[in-house]
Amino acid sequence: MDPRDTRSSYVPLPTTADEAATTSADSSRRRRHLLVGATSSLLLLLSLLGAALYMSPQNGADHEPAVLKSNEQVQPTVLKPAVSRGPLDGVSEKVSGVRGPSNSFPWSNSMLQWQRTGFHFQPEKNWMNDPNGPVYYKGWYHLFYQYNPDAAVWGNITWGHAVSRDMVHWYHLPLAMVPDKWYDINGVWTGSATVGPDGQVYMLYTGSTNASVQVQNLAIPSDLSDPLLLQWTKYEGNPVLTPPSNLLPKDFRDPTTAWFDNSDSTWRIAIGSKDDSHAGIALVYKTKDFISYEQIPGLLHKVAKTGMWECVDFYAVSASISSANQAIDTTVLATMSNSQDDVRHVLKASMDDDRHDYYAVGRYDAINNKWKPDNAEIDVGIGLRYDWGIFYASKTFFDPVKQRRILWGWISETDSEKADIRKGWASLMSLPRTVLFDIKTKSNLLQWPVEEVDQLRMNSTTFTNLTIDTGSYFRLSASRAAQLDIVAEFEIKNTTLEKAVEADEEYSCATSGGAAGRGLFGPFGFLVLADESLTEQTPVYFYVSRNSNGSLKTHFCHDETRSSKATDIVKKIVGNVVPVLSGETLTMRILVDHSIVESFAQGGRTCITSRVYPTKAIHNAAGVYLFNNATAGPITAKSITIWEMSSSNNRSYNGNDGEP
Ligand code: DQQ
Repeated sequence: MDPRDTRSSYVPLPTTADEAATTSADSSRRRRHLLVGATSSLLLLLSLLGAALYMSPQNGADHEPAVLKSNEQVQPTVLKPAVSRGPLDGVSEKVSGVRGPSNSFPWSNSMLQWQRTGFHFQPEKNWMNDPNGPVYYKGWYHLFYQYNPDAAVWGNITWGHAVSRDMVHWYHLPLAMVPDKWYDINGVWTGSATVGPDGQVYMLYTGSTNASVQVQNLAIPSDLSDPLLLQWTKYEGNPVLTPPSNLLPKDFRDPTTAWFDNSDSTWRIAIGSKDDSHAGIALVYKTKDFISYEQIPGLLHKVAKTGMWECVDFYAVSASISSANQAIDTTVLATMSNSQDDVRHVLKASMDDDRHDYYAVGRYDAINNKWKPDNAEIDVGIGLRYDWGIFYASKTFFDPVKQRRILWGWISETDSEKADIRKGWASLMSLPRTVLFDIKTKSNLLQWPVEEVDQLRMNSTTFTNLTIDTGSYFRLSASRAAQLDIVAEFEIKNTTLEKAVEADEEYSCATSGGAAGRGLFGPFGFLVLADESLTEQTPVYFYVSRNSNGSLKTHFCHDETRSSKATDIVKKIVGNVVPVLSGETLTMRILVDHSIVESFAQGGRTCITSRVYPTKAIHNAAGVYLFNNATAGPITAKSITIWEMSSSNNRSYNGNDGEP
């Protein structure tokens, strides 16, 4: 293919799906050869790239949908009535963004099948929500999760279970716990694992009782010699904790992993709630045996007006070493003294009010049972988020093998419940991410897909020093682009920056015109999952704005508004500011996996996850484009590498004990 055919003069990106169709048709008519910046070596490079990316990979992105098979007529899943699924039952609705039959798009089987991912964790079928009790045990990474075994909607919540040697390739195991006791009959809700020094595994989880009261229960493995931890025994004296009288009985849930306090040799756990003034709060309990608990007076922390704190997480990070193995084993060292300047504690809460995960970095005073943010202006719930897209109810664990802290988040659907029922599944897990404190900015965390994900990288193509002229876009690939890992480094030359001095400080991803809105220094980046006419596209981009004092501010965004022609899905423009330090170039990594796009800017300082449901930009019609809508001048892509990603081919449990 002649790369000149893949490069077009700029046509403003349309603002609605309908307009998109018209504009792109016009655009193809008006298409002409490239106007700016092409050099013969660039053309040669693009031809080679074209050839490389259009070739079928040897071992292919061999995605096999587990629920829907080609040519198979999709039948609606037979649903058991989903009971207890609303605020009246103590939790917000756990359904996808759109409900009801109105505006429903005529999804074909092929479109729905394509949405199933190749290398993100998801159950074989049905509904999943929060990650629960992640733990490493006798050679296996265990992931439990909130699961409805009966349907693709929330309800009848049990614990699903899967194990992996590398957190990439998974074996699906039988259910770990089901709601079968009075104290969890309305749901075996979220919980966390703690491994004691003697090797005992304590699983503390929330049960929704027969009266829908939220209590905390204990379960332990029935056979500690089983590395798969297949059977769990609920403690006969459950519940081990009931809501304190000053809290509402439906606002007391999701115990953390325990940490050990040397001062009185007790284990401590935190539990989220809200008070009667709608402040989000975290309570701390201590225990010696995981059976009897005592509430420690006062609160670990409280933030006004943030509402119910779900899925609180609390862990220590090193503030002096920036390497993957810097993590601190919370169970042993969480109470490291604050006089040690190289320790910080992260407090995270999932805000039931807005369904986002917020964290803050601060210091923990174990003696006084208080945690304080380093910067009160970005306290929990009002400042930093793990992810500026869709990412909720996350949980970290300490990996003793590689001495790292790993984060899992629940990525729900933003399509209609009706479509989920037809698909037969709903929700994904994020890729497992290592979490580090950013010792350069000293203000945020760094999240990055675990290094094991890299083993899925197959064919790669690299570009260096590409100039993307103002108002241009060009295609990097047009096929096999549904499973990709893209790493890119961009630079705005000083000559361009100096050309324009106007301030542009009001910019924010969410309120801007998205990828179509043009500014001096952005947006520029990639269009992923884009079809040839660009009627469907998901732009992942930087936008650099200038403050009135002349300093620059970089924003990292996803524009979902043109991701699909379908109308029965939620589409937003999402993202946030990303810190860029003096001398740094702009870097991003994007993982595309069918209906999920997970992106990381500046090494993971700012992360965004989107669910997208294209109707045209699927299968071989999905492509990747580079674009630059900045008006001040060209952008240089110093380097871009695109890998096609293999699938993880997760397997069912074969019934053998020992090896699955
Ligand atoms: N999901 C669980 C609760 C938790 C919520 C119920 C967060 O324990 O608070 O499925 O998504």
